[in-house]
Amino acid sequence: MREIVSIHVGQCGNQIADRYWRLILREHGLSENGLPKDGSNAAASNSNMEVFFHRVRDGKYTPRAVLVDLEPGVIHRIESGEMAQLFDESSIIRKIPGAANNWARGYNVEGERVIDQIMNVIDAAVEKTKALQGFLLTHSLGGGSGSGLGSLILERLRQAYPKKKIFTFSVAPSPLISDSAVEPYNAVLTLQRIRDNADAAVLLDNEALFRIAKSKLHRSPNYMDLNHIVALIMSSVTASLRFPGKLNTDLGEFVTNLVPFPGNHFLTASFAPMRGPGSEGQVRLNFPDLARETFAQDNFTAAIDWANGVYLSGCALFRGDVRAKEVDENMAAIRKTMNYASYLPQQGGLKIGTADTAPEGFASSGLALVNHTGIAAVFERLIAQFDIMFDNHAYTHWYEGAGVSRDKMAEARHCVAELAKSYRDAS
Ligand SMILES: Nc1nc2c(ncn2[C@@H]2O[C@H](COP(=O)(O)OP(=O)(O)OP(=O)(O)O)[C@@H](O)[C@H]2O)c(=O)[nH]1
Ligand SMILES: [Mg+2]
Repeated sequence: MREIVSIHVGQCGNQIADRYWRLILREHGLSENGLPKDGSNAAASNSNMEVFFHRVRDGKYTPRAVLVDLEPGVIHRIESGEMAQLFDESSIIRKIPGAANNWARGYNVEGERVIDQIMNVIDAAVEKTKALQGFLLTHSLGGGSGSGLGSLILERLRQAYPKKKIFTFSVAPSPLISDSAVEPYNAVLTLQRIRDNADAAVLLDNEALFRIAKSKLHRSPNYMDLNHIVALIMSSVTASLRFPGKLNTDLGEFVTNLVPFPGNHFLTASFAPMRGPGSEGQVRLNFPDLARETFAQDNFTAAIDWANGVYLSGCALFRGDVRAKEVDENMAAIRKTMNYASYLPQQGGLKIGTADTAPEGFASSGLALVNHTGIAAVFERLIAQFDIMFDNHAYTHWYEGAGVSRDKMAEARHCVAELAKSYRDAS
């Protein structure tokens, strides 16, 4: 069945899971406890349910998901909320005392204590599959658990399952919504592991998410507002895996289409129509507007340097009430406005798919998932923030005290600088 196991780590990873699984359940006609809703089996009957769900007794579906946190609070809220009956108890790992915002604690100190248990739980989830295609990981790059423990999980997954695809949905920190000074350290240390151990990473940059949410809501957004956007994007990225279609029907195809050079697998996404939570049902866009909004630069989830970069690849998925002829005509026009790397096939570079089912509440929707060299700007921003502190030895003792030397930190910084440079060079 080509199943996928999702792994959610840390506060951010699990708060995203909370939004994401709610959407996925609705798209598959399932209630919050995993049982098919009466009369709403239309979606479920034509979808590839087994990819993301494991069918258990009485027709109940359980997400193929592992929830991990080093602090119990967020997972406890999920377990005591509407989805209390949804997740398999044995696939939830909640520990204390947290990683105190320190990558080194999440990776070494606390990580070492729990990694074997986590891998056992992942192995058990894999045993319930017939033909696993890979893993999705959601986490933040800035927090101690999501970054440090997330890095350790990535390394161990790659060792244990070298042939399986690994995708991350990784939230980059921004001072607009978080005030922890050490996040650039955590982010840089994690990006090195993502480059080495993942096949693709969708960067969800809080800097960009915050601006998008603010412009739609006209108030200062909170995490739930940002996660609403993230969940819509994740549901659309995974729609082609969950519903019948022609494009990107498995993780391997995503990689083939989107990653022209090994290591340059950092993607960014855009979802349209983007509106404040709760008001999307009222939005009906004609297709040209939908297509335009899908590719609007300020609608992407990473603060990309559009002016000084080129597209390496791109995919678009239009869901719901869209006609193939309209898609072809409008996308031909949009293709012409896109700046592709000169050495890549201009017209073939953008792959386009359609799916019948739109996200709940939408008549139609658009998703763009692209690999653009301007993503170097995100890495450069993090490196600049890293350098200011590192050069002054600020906070590095917390890392050294937990087994990560300044040399190791410098090595990660070098790796991310090389990554930025390789994107700049690919322009
Ligand atoms: N978009 C988004 N970002 C979040 C959310 N929660 C935290 N963050 C960001 O994630 C970073 C902090 O990481 P957390 O995920 O809270 O930390 P953690 O992984 O639980 O690690 P520790 O608490 O340090 O053990 C900061 O950059 C926050 O802005 C969330 O729900 N959504
Ligand atoms: Mg935490």
